[in-house]
Amino acid sequence: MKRTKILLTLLIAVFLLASSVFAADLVGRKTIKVDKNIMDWTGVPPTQENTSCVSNNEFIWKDAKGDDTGNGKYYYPSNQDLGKGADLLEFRVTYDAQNVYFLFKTTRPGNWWTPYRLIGIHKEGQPGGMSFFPQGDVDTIDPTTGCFGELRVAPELSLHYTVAIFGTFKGFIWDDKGKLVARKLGEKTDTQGFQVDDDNWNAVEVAIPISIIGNPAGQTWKVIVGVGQEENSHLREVYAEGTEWHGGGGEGKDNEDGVDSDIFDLASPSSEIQEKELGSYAADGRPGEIASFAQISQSYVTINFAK
Ligand SMILES: [Ca+2]
Ligand SMILES: [Ca+2]
Ligand SMILES: [Ca+2]
Ligand SMILES: [Ca+2]
Repeated sequence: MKRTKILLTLLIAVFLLASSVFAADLVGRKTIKVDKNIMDWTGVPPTQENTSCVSNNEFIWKDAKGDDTGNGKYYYPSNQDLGKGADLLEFRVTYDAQNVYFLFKTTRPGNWWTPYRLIGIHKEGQPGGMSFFPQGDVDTIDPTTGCFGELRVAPELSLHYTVAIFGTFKGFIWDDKGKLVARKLGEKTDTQGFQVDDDNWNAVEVAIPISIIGNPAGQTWKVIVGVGQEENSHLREVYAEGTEWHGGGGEGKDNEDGVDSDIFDLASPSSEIQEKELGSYAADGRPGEIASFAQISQSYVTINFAK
């Protein structure tokens, strides 16, 4: 009897292992045009919210609708320009010999510039990386030095690249030391080949040359995806009490630029985990105090690229 039980357990273990290998679908090559039209993303998203699949060589994360509440209590500013737009709906990834491509779908904002989409990339097996999203100096307003996401990551998710995409056509990329390595602001100083453009305000296509972000072929990337609102090319601060121009539901013990994360929504396996992680800041932390930031350990997606 005991032996049958052990054998059965073994069989189930083997079956689970085999099915998990099959489930680890590989993302193959596909070329996307960043052309204000997302019809070239032809993959079919999963039916269940907060799950992912691979379809037509696209990794597709489908996020829950209406979970754009940060720690569970965040709400939008009262001005209708900023009254919505930070609800992540889909995140897609593919690549070819030249670029890595991303697609973000969010709810349509009240004004074209509001969403700030933040991704942190951890490459499996690669040493180093940042333990928090590039932050810069809280006393300066230079957006090239950081996003002000006020988020740390677990050691196993150390960030080798951070990408911020905001408004309808802008973006920054920082490396594993927090140094800015690419920018797109619609200016002469734009980095060649880094493309960002929207389709109807609620979807944004991105192309990043592999000469900047590395060739993902054969690699596994763990990617943290967050969405908040934008202000001066940073994330817009969430207050304890919302105002016309700032969302509420965060902390504000001594002042309003505290350590509450300014992310409303994450690609997270459940809203419980998302709220727990976005609420894990030390409410009495000083502005910019990294040790007091919320920490992400479970809210990320895993992408396996084909060789
Ligand atoms: Ca396109
Ligand atoms: Ca969402
Ligand atoms: Ca904050
Ligand atoms: Ca979510």
